[in-house]
Amino acid sequence: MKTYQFPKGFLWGGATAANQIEGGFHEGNKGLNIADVLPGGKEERLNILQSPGFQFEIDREKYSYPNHEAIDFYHRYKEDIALFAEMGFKVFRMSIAWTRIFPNGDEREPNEDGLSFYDRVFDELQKHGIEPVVTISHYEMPLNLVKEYGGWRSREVITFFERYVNAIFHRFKDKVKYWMTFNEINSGFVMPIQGLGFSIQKEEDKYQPTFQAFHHQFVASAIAVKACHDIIPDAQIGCMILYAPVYAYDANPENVMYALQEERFFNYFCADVQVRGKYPAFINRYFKEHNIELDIRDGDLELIEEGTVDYIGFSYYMSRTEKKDKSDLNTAEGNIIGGVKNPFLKASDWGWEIDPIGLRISLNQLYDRYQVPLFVVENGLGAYDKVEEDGSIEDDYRIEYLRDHIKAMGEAIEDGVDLMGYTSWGCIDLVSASSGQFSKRYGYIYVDKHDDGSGTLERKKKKSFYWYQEVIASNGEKL
Ligand code: BGP
Repeated sequence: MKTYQFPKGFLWGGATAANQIEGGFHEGNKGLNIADVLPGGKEERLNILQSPGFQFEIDREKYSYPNHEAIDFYHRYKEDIALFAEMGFKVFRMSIAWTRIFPNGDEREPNEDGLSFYDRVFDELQKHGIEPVVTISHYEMPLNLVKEYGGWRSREVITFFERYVNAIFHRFKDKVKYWMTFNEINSGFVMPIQGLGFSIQKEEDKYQPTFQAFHHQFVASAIAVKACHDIIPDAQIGCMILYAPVYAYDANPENVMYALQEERFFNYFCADVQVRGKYPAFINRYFKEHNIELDIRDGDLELIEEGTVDYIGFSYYMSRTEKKDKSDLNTAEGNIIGGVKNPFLKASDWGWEIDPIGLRISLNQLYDRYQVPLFVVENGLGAYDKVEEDGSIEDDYRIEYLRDHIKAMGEAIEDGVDLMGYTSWGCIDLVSASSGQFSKRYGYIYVDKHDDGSGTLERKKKKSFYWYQEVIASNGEKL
């Protein structure tokens, strides 16, 4: 029996990122960013994301580049926003491409073409009564900062980021009231190219530069939070983490301890710094034991303490199951964050284990630990869709996935969790971040675009479009 109720004013909507929808990669004086040099194709992209030594070059002989055109939101945003409005979206999560505002990242003055593009998008959203939720940096670091400065390893990048956030806060202060700093900041551990803007050269050298880069992002995040509060006092700014609760494979205390360590390291480290304003004790121990010495300058720690976020935005797709000695078990396939197969769970076509109860667990764990409002800013099922002869798309599997996860959120609200809203991922089909595919579809809106680059880009409403419309209209009552 259902006992929960979604609060009045719950922020229902959908989520995207600039590099995965916009296209127009050379238009409006935009500079190249990391996503522009990542190839299409599951094997091709995953190989690059997970093996050291990537050179950040475009090689058209060898690869295709789906992010260059993506789904052409750059030219079709009016049509797309009208469809979001038809579904009843209260909010739309999107990101600003840093390279539209500062094409090389290190200029002194912002690029007016880029600013005015987002002005038009925000105005269009406002026209339809949809509030933007904006990620400031979503796997879109300017390529010039990657190549010339070494990405977030460089302290100088903090200054460039500060310039960028000041430019967008001043320009959009009347139009955007929900912000987030770095998308899935903790993903830097597993995908440093997208998260931290550099490619690890040798596996053994991984940790020192990774933690140094994180430190620079924490300082940059604190600067952004303070600037946001000064410039837009009625705005809220959150962090954004990738959250996948870690289960112990069995009750062996060795495995329980191992799972706890993984949980703290991956799920909590960044949020501890951004929400609580200081480095947690477990990480200080890790630094000591692994001879990691960070370059922390005077004032950094004070800044981090002053610049704590207002809420936690997080993505939830799956849980993760861990065992200290994994040699006798299969690893969870397709799941970039690791772990072993959980015998109780089914997986998506891409091997991501489906676990709605895990979302209720995550919400409770996060709220127990931090006691700040939470916002599920990504969740969804990447699946193959089939267009029937009559043009319909019967994505019941997606509806089932979303329904179960929304129910889990309802239960968590009843448990006492302060949940602001839900923006399911890829509300319109887009380019996959980890596999560079169009065929990994998340949308309520189908886009006629395929892995081989063909397609008319025509938009079609899937069955889930009408279902989500009712969910929103009934504030989560009709599932
Ligand atoms: C998150 C990213 C998104 C997104 C999503 C789905 O990690 O923040 O950018 O794409 O996951 O992942 P994928 O696109 O790899 O299916």
